[in-house]
Amino acid sequence: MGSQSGWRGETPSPIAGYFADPNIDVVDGRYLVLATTDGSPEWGSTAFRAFTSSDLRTWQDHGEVFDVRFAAWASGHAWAPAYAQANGKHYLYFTADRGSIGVAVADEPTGPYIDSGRPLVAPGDFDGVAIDPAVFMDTDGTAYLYWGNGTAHGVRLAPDMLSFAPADVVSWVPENFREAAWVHRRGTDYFLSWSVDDTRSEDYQVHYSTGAGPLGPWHYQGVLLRKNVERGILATGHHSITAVPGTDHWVIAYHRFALPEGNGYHRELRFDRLHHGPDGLLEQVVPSGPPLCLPLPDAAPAGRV
Ligand code: FUB
Repeated sequence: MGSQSGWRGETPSPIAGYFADPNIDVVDGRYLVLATTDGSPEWGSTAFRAFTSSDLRTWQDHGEVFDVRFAAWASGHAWAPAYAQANGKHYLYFTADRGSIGVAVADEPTGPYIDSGRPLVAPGDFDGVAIDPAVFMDTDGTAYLYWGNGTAHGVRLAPDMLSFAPADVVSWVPENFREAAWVHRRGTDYFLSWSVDDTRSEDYQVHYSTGAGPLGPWHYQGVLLRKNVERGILATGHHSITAVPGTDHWVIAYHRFALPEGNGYHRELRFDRLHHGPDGLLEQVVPSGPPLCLPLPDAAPAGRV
């Protein structure tokens, strides 16, 4: 592994180990994070892990919640899990085989998840590479799926959460877009954020746009999150964003090169505050300082979600 000569005692990740591509949500009174298991060459892991917390500081590891080899059509490279809740079920959208997207279903947010039986997006269905799904649930209960590397795609999911109309897919290329599109909403404002550069580069970073709807049109606003060389924090990207329910407190989850000697295959998770400024735009995130502690108001007892 490479060394990070700038490391100056930055505090460790609250989730020990190599993980990446965190998807954060608040589910049944707990923070829920689904993540890629990292630490193998070329991101060769086959399974996703789930973690829950009531405060972002102390986490319960629920182990592997889905292995893509359980899907008859997939064989490995389990990347970038995304989560949604609907129809009394829990849905895990995932990348497999470096360029397909599938969806698995569970009765509990921490699984076990069962594959739906076929890829939701197969190689060649749309421009670019079919990786990095994300789901945005609008306030009216309509779910949108986003994905893509090189080209971003967005579409309204059908009520079954397992399909969409291909003719409805909107495709575009945000500024310097690489991958990991994410949409959140505050009031009537929509925000699209995405990762720029390569996850193996110390300059991997997050940019964002604002929009009037879940599928745009989008107006580029600039950098949201980038490395902090002073603290030795590098390659900050593939993020997700959630609010503490009933508040205007926002959290951004992302990965970075693990400290002190990580790289693009040895990444770790981190959480920071996300602030919407008085003008409604996002303030650039400053990574990272002391570990973030943001208790949920009505956290469920430890051990259950
Ligand atoms: O974790 C594997 C890949 O690395 C993801 O699909 C990309 O977004 C990048 O984080």
